[in-house]
Amino acid sequence: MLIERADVIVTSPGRNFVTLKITTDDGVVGYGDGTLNGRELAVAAYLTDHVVPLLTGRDAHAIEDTWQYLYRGAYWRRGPVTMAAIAAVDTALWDIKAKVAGLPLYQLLGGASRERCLVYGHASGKDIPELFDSIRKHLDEGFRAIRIQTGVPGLDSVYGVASSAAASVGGAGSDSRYDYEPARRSALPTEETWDTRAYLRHVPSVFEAVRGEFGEDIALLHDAHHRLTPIQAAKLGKSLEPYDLFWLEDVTPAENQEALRWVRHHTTTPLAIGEVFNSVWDYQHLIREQLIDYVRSPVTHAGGITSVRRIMDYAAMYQVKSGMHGPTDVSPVGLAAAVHLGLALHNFGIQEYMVHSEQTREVFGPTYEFAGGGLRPGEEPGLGIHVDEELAAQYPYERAYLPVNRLRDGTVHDW
Ligand code: CS2
Ligand code: MG
Repeated sequence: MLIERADVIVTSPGRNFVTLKITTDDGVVGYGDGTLNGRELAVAAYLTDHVVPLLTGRDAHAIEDTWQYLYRGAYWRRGPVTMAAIAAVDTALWDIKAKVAGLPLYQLLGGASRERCLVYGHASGKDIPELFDSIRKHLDEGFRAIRIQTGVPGLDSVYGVASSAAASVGGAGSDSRYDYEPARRSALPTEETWDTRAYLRHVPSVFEAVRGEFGEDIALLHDAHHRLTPIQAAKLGKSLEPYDLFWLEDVTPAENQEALRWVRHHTTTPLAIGEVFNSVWDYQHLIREQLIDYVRSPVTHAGGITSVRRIMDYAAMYQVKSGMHGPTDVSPVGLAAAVHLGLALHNFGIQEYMVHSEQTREVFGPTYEFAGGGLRPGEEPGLGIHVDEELAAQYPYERAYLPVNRLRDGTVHDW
């Protein structure tokens, strides 16, 4: 079975997505997600100009060989653009293989290790009452694990916190989102102001209030979004220990693996990192030295199912679990791939689940289902994705940027 053609679909049903569609000579179609938020067209061009010409005529079943061909063959290895492009190809080929086998993809990855993948939703609020409303809404919808982000007194806005209107709804049944599309589609990124001391003073009081109101059962998570130094991160981890977090995410900038050693030696709060990583090499020391508890790489940004499974098999040797990135900028194709893989992995931990907008769901037609606090893939052969290409074509790409953060004195900071 040979690859006959590959087409790149760029669509923007509420936000931008890059999807690769591979068609075989006997008409089987597979889809893969290559969306890289804010830099989408770089992946689209990488695929169109450099990868699609290599795919035509290749054996559609040779997934590992194609992965190695694109990874080693390019000479220029790794990096988010390259690895998102390889992910799109890899996922589409797994979709095809599973369709040909007549099985839902997770069956080819070893079969189900659990009934569904536990997910966490995003609750946020500019203050405690708004946050509590958002948490209640998520609990009503069945979420059992919730990420908590709040405004910080003295700061106008904080990335990851919904606007007031959006925060009062939110969750699996609604279309409210706090992210940077479509509200922040603009010629230039928005700029925010950041104050680490104010943040560190405030966060423990938020978790104290949440535990006081909602009790001990609910799994709570928090994302520090790479903003802290190792010693600040250690301080935060220690100060949150009484509130028994499921994890503390991205405490320090991702480039320096050594930083996590300092944090680890000071706190027993579990650590998650890696949404901006793109290969197993980014985790080499973190996993072997057991400096983290959860791997954040999603299928979309780390080279596809083939390479995320490789990362997770390595992680399994050290009791490190998966916690795949699942914001709305990972498309339903990428989320479907993550849920199939998560269902099969023995060392699955949790899956992030930010609900896509209605427009997005109409374009991609995902068949995974949320119930009982978890996601389960559909039972049809393949990934369980039905792209409506005519509808997709009605949503042309619109430039959109993630924000930029500055300290009070104007210095550019991690956001
Ligand atoms: C966040 C993301 O979901 C998360 O944990 O860190 O919202 C992230 O900022 C975006 O996916 C960036 O594109
Ligand atoms: Mg994050």
